[in-house]
Amino acid sequence: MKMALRWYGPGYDTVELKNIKQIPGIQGVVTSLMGKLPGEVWTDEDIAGIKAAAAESGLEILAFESINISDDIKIGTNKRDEHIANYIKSLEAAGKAGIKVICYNFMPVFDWTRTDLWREREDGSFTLAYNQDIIDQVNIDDLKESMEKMSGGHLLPGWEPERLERIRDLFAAYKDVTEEILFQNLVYFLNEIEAVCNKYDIKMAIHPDDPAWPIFGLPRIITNKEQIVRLLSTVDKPHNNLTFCSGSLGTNPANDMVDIIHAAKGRIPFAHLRNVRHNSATDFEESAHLSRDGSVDMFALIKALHDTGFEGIYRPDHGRMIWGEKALPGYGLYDRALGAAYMEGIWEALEKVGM
Ligand code: DNO
Repeated sequence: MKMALRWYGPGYDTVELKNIKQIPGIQGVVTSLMGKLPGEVWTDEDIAGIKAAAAESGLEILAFESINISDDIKIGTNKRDEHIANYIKSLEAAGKAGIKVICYNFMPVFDWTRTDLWREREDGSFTLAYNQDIIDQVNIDDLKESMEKMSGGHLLPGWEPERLERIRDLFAAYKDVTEEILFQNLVYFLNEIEAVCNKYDIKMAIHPDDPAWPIFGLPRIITNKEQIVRLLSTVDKPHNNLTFCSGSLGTNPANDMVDIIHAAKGRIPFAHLRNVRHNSATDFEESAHLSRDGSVDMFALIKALHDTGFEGIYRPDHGRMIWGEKALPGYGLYDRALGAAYMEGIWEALEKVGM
């Protein structure tokens, strides 16, 4: 098992690699080329550049998170095959550079969604939160303005502003895309990239939808055990895997995440671990990693990973803003470092007690 932290790359992240390196147990970073639009090719030079930037601080890139999938691929437009051909070139470049785990998601239009990026908690820390009632009031026609207002003018890291600009067209393009069509388009994509993944032993690791239910009337297909098992068994190949994310699957209290880890045994090369506190049926916030601060039993999840022989990369995922830190929402240094130490502590105890 290798502990990693997400790093957004030069010019995007406020957290310095030299500080990441000082977190006990950190063995590398997961990163992305933030300047690339989904559908564009990642070249050998691009990847060499970001690898060199990490290497300067003595850190290895353990995975790419994410090489994003274009909406054309998700919708299945006439540009899909061109974008898949580009994706294959990016995978070729990643494979040649020795990067073998690729995280991606298949959420239409949006990546992870929150309604509040700076909710103050009782202890004075700030965290990311989601309230369904707010989402339900958003008018799609002025989504960009609503989103900006909700998040105090900040867009979530990882969201591409270009998408928000053409939001109406995108919603129109998804009009006839049902869950089943989206699923079949995902299967098509996975089959098309199989050869290049096999060539380099690349593990594609789909990230669950966050929150784990459809929003804005758009379909979402990786939200629970049944859907995950269906995907893993439909494309039952070594390149088709899951990024287990407790923060995403944990948004729905009905998800039994220990059971999901067991159901996906051997197919989890990457895990995102963080805790969520459910305040009501329609509201949750991201708590500290500690089990007793949230609604998720983090020990049970790490034990399930341990029990199933997890050997992948794991990261503490989001953290709160503590000690006055200002950083990309969810991606400060301090609370993620506390999360990393907590996870390492649990893992060490599991190893030593032999549970
Ligand atoms: C949130 C992240 C996601 C994740 C993508 C994967 O912090 O876990 O943005 O990177 O969904 O494509």
